[in-house]
Amino acid sequence: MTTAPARTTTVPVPTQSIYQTRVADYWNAEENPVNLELGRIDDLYHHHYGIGEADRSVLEEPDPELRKERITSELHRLEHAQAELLASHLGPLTPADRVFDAGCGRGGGSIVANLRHGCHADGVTISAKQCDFANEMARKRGVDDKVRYHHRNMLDTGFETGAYAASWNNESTMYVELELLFAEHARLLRRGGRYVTVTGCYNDTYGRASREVSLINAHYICDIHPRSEYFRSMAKNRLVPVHVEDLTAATIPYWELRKQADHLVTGIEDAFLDAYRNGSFQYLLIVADRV
Ligand code: GPP
Ligand code: MG
Repeated sequence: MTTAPARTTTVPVPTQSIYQTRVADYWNAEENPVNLELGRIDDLYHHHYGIGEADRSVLEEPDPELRKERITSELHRLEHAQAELLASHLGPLTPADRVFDAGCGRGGGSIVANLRHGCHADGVTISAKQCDFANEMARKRGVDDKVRYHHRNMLDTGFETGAYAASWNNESTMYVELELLFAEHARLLRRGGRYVTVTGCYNDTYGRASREVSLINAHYICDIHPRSEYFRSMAKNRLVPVHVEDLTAATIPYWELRKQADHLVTGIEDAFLDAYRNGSFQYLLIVADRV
């Protein structure tokens, strides 16, 4: 009898830059109540912000414990609405289709896409801890046959060319160079596939990055791109925008409520509110077709 050599399907994480290692360190250590307490509500862990009108009556709740709970669940509702908006733009998908979640965090977005479309999802994160957490959530929900998270670099996934009907970045583009990122999305998407991003970008009409934008960069160790860079880099990579929406006004109520959530604040709330209000920063949805 002969034995076949042991084979593994695990693809090693490509060599990381020192910058990427520092970013991974941040996310391996991150345990902000604003992410964990919101996610605990329904095991949908999001790493993005919210949109829509906030129910500010939660702030008037007289019982202190109930007040905290109501604020937490209102913020979660707004974050979930953002995830649903993104998922609604992934196009008509069938349960046989495959989608790619670039910078998946603790995995909420891929679950939302699977719940809505029944599709297969592959999420990638350079944080091993987030990846393990997300896979555990998919197992707990019983969707681990279709939703999988991988400890990989979104610029160099090793996934199959043309295998994806849709892909997205939900607030994760500011960690990478856009030309490299869109080249990988264009490679993975089949012709006619959909790419969606929700992102914070700095406003070219303001000039360069404002003080508040720079504070946000320092807080998350990221590098927010100008709005123009998205369209320039997409055009170079066969991604043709079909829908662009400025969500800045829609996200301000989330930040106003979050600022008043003493049990959840991280200290970055004023930078976002000031940046949005002084016109230096925009919260944008971009939907593009892969041609
Ligand atoms: C939020 O994640 C998003 C980022 C870290 C990327 C930066 C986004 C911009 C729009 C500039 P999170 O939910 O982990 O952040 P927080 O802990 O502040 O809630
Ligand atoms: Mg958060």
